[in-house]
Amino acid sequence: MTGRFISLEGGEGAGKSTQLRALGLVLRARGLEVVETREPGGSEGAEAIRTLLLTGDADRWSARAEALLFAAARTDHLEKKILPAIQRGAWVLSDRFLDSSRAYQSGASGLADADILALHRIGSEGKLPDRTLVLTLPEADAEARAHARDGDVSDRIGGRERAFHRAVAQSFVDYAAAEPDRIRLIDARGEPEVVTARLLDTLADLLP
Ligand code: T5A
Repeated sequence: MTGRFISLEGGEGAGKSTQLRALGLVLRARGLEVVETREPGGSEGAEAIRTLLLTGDADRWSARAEALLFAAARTDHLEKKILPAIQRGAWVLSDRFLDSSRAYQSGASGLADADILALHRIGSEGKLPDRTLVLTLPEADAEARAHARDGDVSDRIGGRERAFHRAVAQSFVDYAAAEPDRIRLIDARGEPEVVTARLLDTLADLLP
């Protein structure tokens, strides 16, 4: 079995967690070992950093401090969970990974993309997913889904203004254009089953 590493990306409420679970079910039914995980988090140390990052006042961390914390969490997540699973032949499905740091801490927060990539090289030897699936959804639909689930409650980063989230969405589109083999945009409109089928189509060349 060849282990694979797939990340799901996109803005808040696009349906990443829903699709990650659905994809996991389909892949397991095909006899694959699947490890579902998330960022920030996924390992004990990274989950502790997640709490630091997502709770507290809006100005608790600067963009630079945030970028370093996300990178440190990612190092632990990779070392403890992702790499061992890939090495034993599992498919790792991660709800967010490096491209979220690029979109949120660079594209929408003003740090240089090259600096985020440099942190990733130092912390995680530049490890990239085999494929990154970016769920795209019109702003109003994404807000409606997030609101239906959470009401007016949001975390430190999710609660930022519309312009911030627009810049995040545009960044993902730009990264997909620059790296079309790895990063694919997936239309997240429609029933969950329809979206899952689109994701599977986009993984067809990697599936055994
Ligand atoms: N962050 C993260 C950074 O800034 N830098 C980084 O490097 C990283 C890794 C993490 C935050 O941290 C930031 C980004 C984020 O702001 P989080 O709590 O992990 O936050 O949450 P998010 O990743 O933002 O994801 P969400 O939980 O907000 O949304 P999802 O997972 O995209 O959406 P999901 O699946 O929970 O669905 C939302 C709602 O819509 C419904 C679901 O049932 C749910 O109620 N839904 C649908 N409804 C209709 N049709 C469909 N097809 C639907 N699919 C789902």
